[in-house]
Amino acid sequence: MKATAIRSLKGRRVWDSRARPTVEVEISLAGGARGRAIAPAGASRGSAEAVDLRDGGEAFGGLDVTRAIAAADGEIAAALAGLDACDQEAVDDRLAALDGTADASRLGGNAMVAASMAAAHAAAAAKGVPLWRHLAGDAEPVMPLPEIQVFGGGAHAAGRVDVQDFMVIATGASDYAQALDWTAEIYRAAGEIMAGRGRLAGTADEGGLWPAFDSNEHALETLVRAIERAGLVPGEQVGISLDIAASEFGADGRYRLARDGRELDSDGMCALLGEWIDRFPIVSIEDPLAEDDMAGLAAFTSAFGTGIQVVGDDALVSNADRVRRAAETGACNAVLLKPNQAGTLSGCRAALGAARAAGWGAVVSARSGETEDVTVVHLALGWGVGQLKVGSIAHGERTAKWNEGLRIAETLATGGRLPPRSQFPWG
Ligand code: 2PG
Ligand code: MG
Repeated sequence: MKATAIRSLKGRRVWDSRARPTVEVEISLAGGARGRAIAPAGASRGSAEAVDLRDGGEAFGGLDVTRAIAAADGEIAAALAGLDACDQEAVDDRLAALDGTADASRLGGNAMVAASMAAAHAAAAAKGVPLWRHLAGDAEPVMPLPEIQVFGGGAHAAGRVDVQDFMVIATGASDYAQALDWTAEIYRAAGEIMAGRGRLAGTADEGGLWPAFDSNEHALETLVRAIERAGLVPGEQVGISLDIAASEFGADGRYRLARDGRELDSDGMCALLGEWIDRFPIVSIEDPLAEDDMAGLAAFTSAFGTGIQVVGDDALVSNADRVRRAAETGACNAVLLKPNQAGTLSGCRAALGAARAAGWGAVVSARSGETEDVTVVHLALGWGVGQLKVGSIAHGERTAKWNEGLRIAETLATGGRLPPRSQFPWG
């Protein structure tokens, strides 16, 4: 048996950052190398993404994963036994064929993605290289540009404001570490401003400050002030990035902004975002319109997509066919890549391939329910994606990933160098 052949696979029930059970898979290879990975979990989920297998019933609000663990220990372990962990596509094809559904609902996207990622980790361990190097081959990639949350909202903050992620991108940072330094200063300044107003009220799911704001615009104004208070120049050194996550409050062409007390149609929503783009130094907007509003996404991209990154998450769900169809209609100019939306690493990587073929950008992303697993950092670097989003710069499941990046940067031929500004729409 080849040293990189899968010898055994074991599922384990572990915990995520929202105190919910999730799936860890550990794989051992014939030569003794091991790899393990943990499935994350989303809260604002695209309706077409791979679904997690959950037990239902009383325990843990129905979110237990004992059935997914059983699938890992049983069918998945049997089906992957003997496969070469270095042949990721063969592993992932076997997983998809074994599941046999379009949405991974039989075995569970949680069991599948943990197995897929664990195989990659085991293969890298067998070669004695970090996962990013296993994925990059001979290429010399540069560190991804961080996209970091300062205020969390939407489904991650009980709908306290409508917009889900108020983030910053250190567009003028000279390297990865400086991008983190600047963001940490902005996060601290934002906390001071909130405390000064008596509005510091803890953090949301991804570590961003709790959004105790009177309106969505109030959050944007505060973010600009925080950038300035940190001694940085909004728009020049640091841009604002939003994940509107519009599918959470919009459907059938109607958008209900509860915090602002407004209901808008698709054109009205585009116009509102256009006003924000005029008033604030916004460089990137994710899911500006709902997943069922591809025409709106195309209209938005045509109006603003030249200077701004328009990222598709819920509508594209890390799916290559969806990226291709969206590119044909002119909807979005970048894709968000979440392995657990696709169910396997190969599925997610295919979405990246489709984005590249369309001349789009891409962002590797963690989920709102996370763990200490740092696979996404290695994917962003190893696939040469150029951007990484893992929530805020607080909470251990977030800092685990940013800190992994710091460690990796020390080992790169390119150090902490970031992609050239000209590669991005704001360049
Ligand atoms: C998103 C993610 C991460 P969730 O919408 O991009 O912020 O959230 O994991 O809840 O889908
Ligand atoms: Mg999103």
